[in-house]
Amino acid sequence: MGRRSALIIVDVQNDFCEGGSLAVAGGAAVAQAISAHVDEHGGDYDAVVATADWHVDPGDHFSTAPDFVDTWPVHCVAEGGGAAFHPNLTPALRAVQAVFRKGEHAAAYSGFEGRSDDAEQASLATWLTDRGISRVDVVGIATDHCVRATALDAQREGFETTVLLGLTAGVARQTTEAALTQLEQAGVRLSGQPVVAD
Ligand code: VGL
Ligand code: ZN
Repeated sequence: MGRRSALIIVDVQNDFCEGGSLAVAGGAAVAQAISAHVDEHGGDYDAVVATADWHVDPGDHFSTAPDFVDTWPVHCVAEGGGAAFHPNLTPALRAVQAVFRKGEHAAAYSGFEGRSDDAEQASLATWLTDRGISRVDVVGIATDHCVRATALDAQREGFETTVLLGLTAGVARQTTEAALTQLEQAGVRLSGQPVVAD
């Protein structure tokens, strides 16, 4: 099957965009840019998937005194409006073949910890491998957390992994820079320029 590829859209949900409970600056613009990317390049991918942070009772992932590194305000509560995909992502969702939800009962930053919303309930690694995918582009929110963890897992699972930085938004400059260094050291390709809050 050659070098089949997939686009992984990470956590482009209302709570991670402006007006959400854990708003990342640039989130709504990233949602729109991802829809434009899918419109222009969606046909280049053999699959397009999305991940979603989906919390029921994630323990100390939620805090009333969050440090915004390991603990966070309440966000992406399962079935709630904050967990819904941002409206700017709606055009791209037409191309999305499966959604991988994660984090029901504990923090789960990587989409590879999720399960598909279809009958298979497959892990992301299995779902991609079953379709002969060997290359992935990773985009979404947040560069320094769930994009980072998803891209590191993708590379670790053997996928040739690229993060399209212009289609990501980060929580903070310092953690985003650290994430980019860590990604490069892991062999993940970085393409474009990051959008960072501060
Ligand atoms: C995320 C913080 C908490 C993310 C998820 O999607 O990057 N960040 N939960
Ligand atoms: Zn979360």
